[in-house]
Amino acid sequence: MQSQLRKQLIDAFTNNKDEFLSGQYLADLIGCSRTAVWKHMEELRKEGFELEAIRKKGYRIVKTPENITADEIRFGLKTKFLGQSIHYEESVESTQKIAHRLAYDQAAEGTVVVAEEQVAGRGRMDRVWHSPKYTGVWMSIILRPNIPIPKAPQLTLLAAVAVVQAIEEVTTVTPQIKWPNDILINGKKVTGILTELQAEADRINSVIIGIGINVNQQMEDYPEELRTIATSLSIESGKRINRADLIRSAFNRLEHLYELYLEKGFLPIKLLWESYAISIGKMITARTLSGSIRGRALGITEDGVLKIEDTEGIVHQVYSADIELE
Ligand code: BTX
Repeated sequence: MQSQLRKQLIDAFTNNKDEFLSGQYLADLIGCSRTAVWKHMEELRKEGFELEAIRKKGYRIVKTPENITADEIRFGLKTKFLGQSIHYEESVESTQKIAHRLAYDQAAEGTVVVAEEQVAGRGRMDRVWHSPKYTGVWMSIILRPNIPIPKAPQLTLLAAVAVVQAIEEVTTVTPQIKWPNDILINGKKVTGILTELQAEADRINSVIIGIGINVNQQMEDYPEELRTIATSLSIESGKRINRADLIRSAFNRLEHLYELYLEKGFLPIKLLWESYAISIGKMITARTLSGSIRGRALGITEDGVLKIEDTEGIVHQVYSADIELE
C-alpha cells in the first residue's frame, strides 16, 4: 500500500518534470492528507531523492538518488514473478553468492539480488568482474526451469537477448552479442553474463543468471587493463542512464522471453539471438580448455551450441570457449 502511494507520487512528478506540484494537488491525486504527502516526501528524501519545497508552490524533484532503490525498480514493473522479490544490497562480494544461498533456501522463482557494488564480482572460470559502486547493474536472477541439464546454457543466450533488448529500449544504442555471453558495443564489452546451476542427478533445482552491465562508468573509472576492451552505456550513448529503468526493462524482457521459451522451446530465442549475433559468418578463433579452433562461425545449433567450420571443412561443435574475432 505504502509503496503504491509512493509510486503514484513518483509518477506524478515523472509526468510533470521540473514543475512544482502542490501538497494539496498531490493529496487529492493519491487520496490522502497533506501531512501524509509530506511524510512520503520525507521518505523519498531519505532514499536519496533531492527535493525542493517552496511555500505556496509545493514540491519539485531536483535529482533522483545516486543509488538504486528497490522501490524505484518496482515502479512500472509489469512482470508476474521476475523481480517481484528484490534483495537490494549496498556492497557485496558477489550477488551470485547471495543468490546461491537464497536458491538453496527455496527462494521463489524470479527472486533477484541487486547490489550497488561487488568487491569480488566473478566472471567465468574464476575471472574477476570489475563492479564499481553506483555505476553499473550487478544482479543475479533465480530461475527454476523444468528442463534437462544440458539445455541450461540456452538460458545464457536468452538472457543476452533480453539484455540487448533492454539496452535498445533505454538507450537507443543497439549492441551485438558475441557467443556465448558477451554483449558488445563498437567491439567493446558492455555486459557479461554468468550462468550457474544448482542441480542434483539429472534435475535442475535452480539456474542462477548473473548479469553485469556497465552503465554510467567513464573511461577513467576502469582499471588500465580494461580500457581497451570495456565500455559503458553512458560512454556509447553520451548520456547518463537511469539504472532502475534499465533493470526494470531487463526484467520485463527476460520474463517475456523465458515464458516464450518454456512454451515454444529454444527456436524463437535462437532466431532473435542470431539477429543480434556479431560472429556468425566471420572468421574466429575459439579458445577452449582443450585447445584452439580457427574457422568460420556457422551459427548455433538448436541447443545453442556454436558451430565452427575449420579451414579443412570440418565442422566443430563448441560448448564453451572464449571467442576472438578476426
Ligand atoms: P567473462 O569471464 O566472460 O569475462 C571476464 C573478463 O572480462 C575479465 O577477465 C576481464 O578481462 C573483463 N572484465 C572484467 N570486468 C569487466 C567489466 N566491468 N566490463 C567489461 N569487461 C570486464 C563475464 O565473464 C561474466 C560476468 C558476470 C558478472 C555478473 S555481475 C552480477 C553477477 N555476480 C557476479 O559475481 N558475477 C555476475
